[in-house]
Amino acid sequence: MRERSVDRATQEMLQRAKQERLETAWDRWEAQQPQCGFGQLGICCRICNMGPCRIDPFGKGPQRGVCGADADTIVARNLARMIAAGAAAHSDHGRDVAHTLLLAAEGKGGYQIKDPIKLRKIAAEFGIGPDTKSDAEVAKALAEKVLAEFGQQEGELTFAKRAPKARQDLWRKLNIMPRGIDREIVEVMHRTTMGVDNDYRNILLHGMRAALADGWGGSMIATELQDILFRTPAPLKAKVNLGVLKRDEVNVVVHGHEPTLSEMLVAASRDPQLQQLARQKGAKGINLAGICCTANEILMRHGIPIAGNFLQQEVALATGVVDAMIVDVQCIMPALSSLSQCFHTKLITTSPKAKFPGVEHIEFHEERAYEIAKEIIQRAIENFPNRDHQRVSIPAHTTDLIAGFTTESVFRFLGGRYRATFRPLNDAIIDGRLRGAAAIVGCNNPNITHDWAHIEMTKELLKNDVLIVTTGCAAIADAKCGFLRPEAAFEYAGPGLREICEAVGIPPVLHLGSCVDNSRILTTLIEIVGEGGLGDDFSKLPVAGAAPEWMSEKAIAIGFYVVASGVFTVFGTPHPIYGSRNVTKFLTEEIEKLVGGKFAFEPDPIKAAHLMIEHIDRKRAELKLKEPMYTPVYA
Ligand code: SF4
Ligand code: MSK
Repeated sequence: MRERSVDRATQEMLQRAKQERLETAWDRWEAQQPQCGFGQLGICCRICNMGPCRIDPFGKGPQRGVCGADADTIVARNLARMIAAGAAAHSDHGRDVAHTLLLAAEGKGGYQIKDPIKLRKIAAEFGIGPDTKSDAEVAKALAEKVLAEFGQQEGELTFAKRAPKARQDLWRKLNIMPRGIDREIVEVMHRTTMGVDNDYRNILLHGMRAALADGWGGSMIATELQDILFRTPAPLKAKVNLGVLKRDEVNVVVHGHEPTLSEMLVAASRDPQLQQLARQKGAKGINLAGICCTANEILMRHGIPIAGNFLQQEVALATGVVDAMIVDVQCIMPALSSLSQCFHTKLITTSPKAKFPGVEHIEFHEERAYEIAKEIIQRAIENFPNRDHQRVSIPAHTTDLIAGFTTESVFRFLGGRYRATFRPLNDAIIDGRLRGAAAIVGCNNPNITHDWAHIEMTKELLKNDVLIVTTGCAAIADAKCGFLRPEAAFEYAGPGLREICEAVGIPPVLHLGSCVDNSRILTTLIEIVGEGGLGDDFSKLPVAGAAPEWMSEKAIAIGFYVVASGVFTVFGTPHPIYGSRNVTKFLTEEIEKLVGGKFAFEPDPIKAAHLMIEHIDRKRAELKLKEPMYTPVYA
């Protein structure tokens, strides 16, 4: 099982799955081999009913679809539609949070404003003056203004104006400054329908505009408004991996993305009546744990343990100890439905946008949030007596971690509580103790050994004095490996990074949250540029991004907004673009001249880390910074 995952808990459960003939994503991935080459290269098109069409990659067969579209057009259209889908997912999440803020302002659903300071700060950015009296009034005005940005037809997104002036000017010059969130996504769909935009560069530039509407719109809205509603995270301790599931308690696993439900489930799981009911049913308590980004959300704010990342959703069920898995939206495998039936586990869907045939659906409405959360927990408790204790197998693996870092808390850590500043970070980069910073984000994918690429890339960057920020399932992979403990600096970091982590007391890998919280990476970059000494734009900074095990369209949208913001980004397996030499050249070379960032595709995580290090060193040289204090270490 070693080749499927490097995580021991997952290996153990895969062994069990094999013995009990439980099918997992790895089995289905193998059954799919060889996967469709046309799809991998991005050169099949089924946009209209004259097709489906495909381009012969060897140049012997058709080079154009029935309508005359060539490989460049087909590849660019397909990729732009992936960006639109990813941006839509994050942005719809942001819209739901804005709606929840409105309900909180109206006193409905049991939600409260937990960070009134951030509420006032964000409200000011949206032009809501201090004359507006109560928190509720400010929240209402803010929610309405934010919701209007989804349907805005002209103008510029408010948060996009947070970017450095040079960046904003560039976006305006290239005509990719996002106007309205929904507008840019709809325009991708229009431009890529049959017979509209046939210029691959033009298609992808608009794709960037839609991606920017995600990063600087939908995702940033989700993060900021979640902080207002559920409070801005602060560093806290927690545990990760399947060993957090408990033999003698009711195990409720939440999986998906939106914290509007999971926040209420946290509260309901602590409800004394429900605790009492759990004891009546023979359990010692109620144990809430998470998978994927919902896990990251409630980890960041409550220290709720994480059971696993994307590829552990099935093996979590295979423990036989999960009494209910509660899902909302995104990254939820359809296979959970049949797998849950092999155990007593109740799979419960909650979103009107995400139902499974034959699966119990308890629809979540923010207006009755707490009531519904209690009903869901009660359903899990009532299922506890159905557990077959003979079939329970929990891998005894957990790792300690520290999570809860944000742009604000990095400030506080670096500068001390009374001197909130990024100066020490900038100075460390300027004097070469730190080579630079990198973001490792994204999913898991059975096409690469589970967690392996995240972990190997992390180790390589750390030993080269690169500070790492992480989100999503990458953060969970790094957490399981122990990188999110302050001690990890002694075990893995180069001398410069170790010195800083030791002085400040932080881990060398900082967990910034869920996938929408990649927007925290953007706001951190704003602070670094604003602090001075490292250039006037993101593209000048010695930083890089990576998604070594990506699988979701959301990762493509994230990659595009990061590149369009000026940051070099490496993906593990390539985007489906290799069927067009022009599109590949555009995204991996030419685009850098336009936006300052570009893509690279490198499945070997060590080589990918060195692409990032070389880029960081190039940026250091352009800034005329001192050589890094410690020379790079090659694996
Ligand atoms: Fe074929 Fe053109 Fe229709 Fe695509 S849009 S399916 S290439 S005819
Ligand atoms: S959950 S998008 S598998 S990171 Fe955000 Fe993980 Fe990727 Fe889903």
